[in-house]
Amino acid sequence: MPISSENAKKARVLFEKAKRILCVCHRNPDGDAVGSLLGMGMLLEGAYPGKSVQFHCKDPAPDSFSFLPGVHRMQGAPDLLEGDVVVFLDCAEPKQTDLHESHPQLFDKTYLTINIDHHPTNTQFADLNFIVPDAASASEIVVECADILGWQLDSDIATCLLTGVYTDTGGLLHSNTTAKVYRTVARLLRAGARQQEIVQAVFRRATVSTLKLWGRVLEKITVTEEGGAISALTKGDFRATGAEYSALTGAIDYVNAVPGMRFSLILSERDDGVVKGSLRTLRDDVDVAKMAGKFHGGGHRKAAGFSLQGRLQPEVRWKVVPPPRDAPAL
Ligand SMILES: [Mn+2]
Repeated sequence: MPISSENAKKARVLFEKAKRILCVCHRNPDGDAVGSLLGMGMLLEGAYPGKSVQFHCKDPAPDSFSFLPGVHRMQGAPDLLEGDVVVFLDCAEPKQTDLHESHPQLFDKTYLTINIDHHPTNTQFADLNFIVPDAASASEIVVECADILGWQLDSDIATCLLTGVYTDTGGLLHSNTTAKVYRTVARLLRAGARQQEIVQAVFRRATVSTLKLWGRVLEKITVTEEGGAISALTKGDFRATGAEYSALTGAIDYVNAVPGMRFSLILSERDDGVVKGSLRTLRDDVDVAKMAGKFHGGGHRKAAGFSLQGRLQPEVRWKVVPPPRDAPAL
């Protein structure tokens, strides 16, 4: 359901009733997960002074987001008490929090829950579901929510939320960059978002190990007969470059730049015997969410992903071609 004023009222009642509030985003957080989590958490603190707000993510935020106010508050196991209200951000389904096994009570109606997300595959697992598939980011929905409820945006909050808007639109370059996105950006800049701080920390900064990893991604691109530009990274590539998995973020846009392709794919081996796939397309007639679905993944039409158990094995195909007809005889 989108955010009608009726649903916003329900959310207000829920927050007023809450003893404490826990905000949770998906594991391996990206800019939108971190930005919407911190932005929402700080908005709630402003709107309900005196109520304790916890910020939780299973994994720490990548280094590039360490400039965000409040980012150090994201660690630690969730501590739950009766009467707490839980807000999920940018999570399409419970397992993305990686709390579904350790804290099943978050998903069995023990607590009142709100789900703020923009993934069309969202399973609506909360009591109140603010799912807006047309929104480019969860952060965009948080801004809408704040404005409907009359919550105050300050410069720190706006900086967190603008980070989410920027990262989920690839710096306002992806096809999900709607007029609404630009209005949201204007709204956040007016509220004091520190735009240059975000640009420099997130888009104009890459460590040597990240650049070396990207070098491997680019070097290993192959083009398939089905029109896919594909690259693959083994554990050895991560080891040799010293790069973290999160360093891969953004590399797919270069693979996706090969002209005439139907889709692009980066496969990467992870520590836990998992191979992750990241899919993109620039075409309207290709749905990479559907492709990812075949491997139990999901996402958006133009950007999706999946995880499989296993490891990567290179496949080399050789064929013998006859010499050109006018070649001189040996
Ligand atoms: Mn998102």
